[in-house]
Amino acid sequence: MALNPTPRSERAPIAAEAFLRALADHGADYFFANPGTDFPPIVEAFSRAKKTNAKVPRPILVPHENLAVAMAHGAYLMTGRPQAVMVHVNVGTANTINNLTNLARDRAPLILAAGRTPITEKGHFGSRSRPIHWAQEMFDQAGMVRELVKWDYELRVPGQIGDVVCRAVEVAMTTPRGPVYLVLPREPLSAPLSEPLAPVKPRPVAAPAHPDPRAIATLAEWIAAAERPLIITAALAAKAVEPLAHLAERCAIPVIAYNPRTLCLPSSHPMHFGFEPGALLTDADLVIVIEADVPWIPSLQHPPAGCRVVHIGEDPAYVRYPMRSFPSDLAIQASADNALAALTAALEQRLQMAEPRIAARRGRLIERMRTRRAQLTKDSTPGERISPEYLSRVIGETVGPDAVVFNEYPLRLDHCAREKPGTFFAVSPAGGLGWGLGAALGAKLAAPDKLIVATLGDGAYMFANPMVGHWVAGAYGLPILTVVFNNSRYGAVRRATLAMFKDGAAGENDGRTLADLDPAPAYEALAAAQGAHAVRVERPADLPDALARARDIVVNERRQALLNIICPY
Ligand SMILES: Cc1ncc(C[n+]2csc(CCOP(=O)(O)OP(=O)(O)O)c2C)c(N)n1
Repeated sequence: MALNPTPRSERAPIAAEAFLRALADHGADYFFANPGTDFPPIVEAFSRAKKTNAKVPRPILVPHENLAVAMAHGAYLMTGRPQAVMVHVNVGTANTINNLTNLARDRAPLILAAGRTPITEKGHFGSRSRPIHWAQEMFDQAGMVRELVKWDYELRVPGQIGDVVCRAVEVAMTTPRGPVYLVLPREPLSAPLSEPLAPVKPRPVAAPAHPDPRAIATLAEWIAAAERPLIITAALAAKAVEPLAHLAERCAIPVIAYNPRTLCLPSSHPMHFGFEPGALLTDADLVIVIEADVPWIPSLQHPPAGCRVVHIGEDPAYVRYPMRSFPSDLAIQASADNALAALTAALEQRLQMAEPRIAARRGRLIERMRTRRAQLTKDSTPGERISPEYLSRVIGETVGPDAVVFNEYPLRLDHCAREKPGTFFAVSPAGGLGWGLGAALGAKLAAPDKLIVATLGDGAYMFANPMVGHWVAGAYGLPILTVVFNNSRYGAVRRATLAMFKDGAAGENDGRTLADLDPAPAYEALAAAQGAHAVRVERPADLPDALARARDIVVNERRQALLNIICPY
């Protein structure tokens, strides 16, 4: 295929070897890949590394790029280290864009690399050798993803590859974190280097910002004076959970996790008031928004006039969102854990005067919590059919406190007890469907001893490219438990239609047009084809045993399992 292949005797290292080495030196454990004719230098580099025991990331073939990106996200969530994905030129890049959008909005650092059609038409090692090499060229391949990544670069000089990787990781890992994109043409990637391979020293990344002490003092004053403060949050790093729990408990401030993507507060915390702002918001005199891009829906509800609103986060203005107009009286740029620690310290001197007010508020909130818990118990009591509330409760009871749950929409967190930080993740605020299965698989790869559970709507499951997911699970020994909430419809689409046109023509068939997934496929047959323990469950009474058995098979037999739960909602 190529002109003048390099004779074996003249094997100087090639840039692709330095690329893999630099990724490994930066902590990329895995190299999730879906290859094409741009990959021969990469394949050669892995093959050489195998012979020489050189340090490289572990290559993982993922037969769809969107799933590969989700897997990298799952691995990052377990390790905190950036992961690498490489795909085939522009077409492979196109297939990453859905989950790349998710990662960008979830601030997940990813080194996304793609080949590029060979630059030269002839005359160089690696020059074009296939008809596709003309049609796959773009004027600006990186332009496809530029809005979603923090940085992009095309390798031109082979010897620069180590510095390029260093720069890519530095940008991706600097807060707010996010994906970067690297274009690797075949000629420089396959070019020999004049220097032997050497370790690449990662540049230290700046620690997340500490808050402005004056802003913290102001907020502490406002908290001490507030009658009905409220905290709304959506995505907290594990290390911010304890400081939030302490602050909420100490000052009797209710916390709402609105559209949460992580566990923000243990379910049993006395100030955990669930997942809908509701009356706590419309009644508040101080709202503290911590790492929440959309703390409430302004067209549906809002804080009362005169209520102070404070935004805390790494990027409290969400500068990459084209429009976002939540009221703000104070913005504090800092990581949540730094801000909460500073706030707790600043509050201690100011709370004395506020103690009677805090005690009275605590009393009211305890009462409110009693009512809330009684209602939750009632809502999750099994009826004739399996409800999402009951299913969520049984999942929580069955998987145990250390399981890590990846949820793509259907889980009712009000009913699924999660106590430990880092045991719950949900799809990015961008909501690109087809994330949960891959993220769970990537997490299992990175944390093989943890029970990893994917809770997916039937729509989300289909978006995930389930054939590919179950193949990856089998091929790489990644036994996860997948629970499909099968309501045979796009419930969210139907609800959106009815919310606008219940009394219109669309309401006449209950909003089912373009939302119905009937007849539902036998998802269990699909998973069984890849060796999974796979069962359909329809009766509420069968659910606890079916879930416990699937959990045991995943844990003890290390075999993937899928439950297709018929669950009308
Ligand atoms: C890639 C992508 N395409 C379309 C959508 C729009 N969308 C949002 S929710 C949804 C339906 C999800 O269905 P399912 O997973 O079964 O959950 P349910 O709504 O029934 O609870 C769709 C199609 C999306 N978010 N992402």
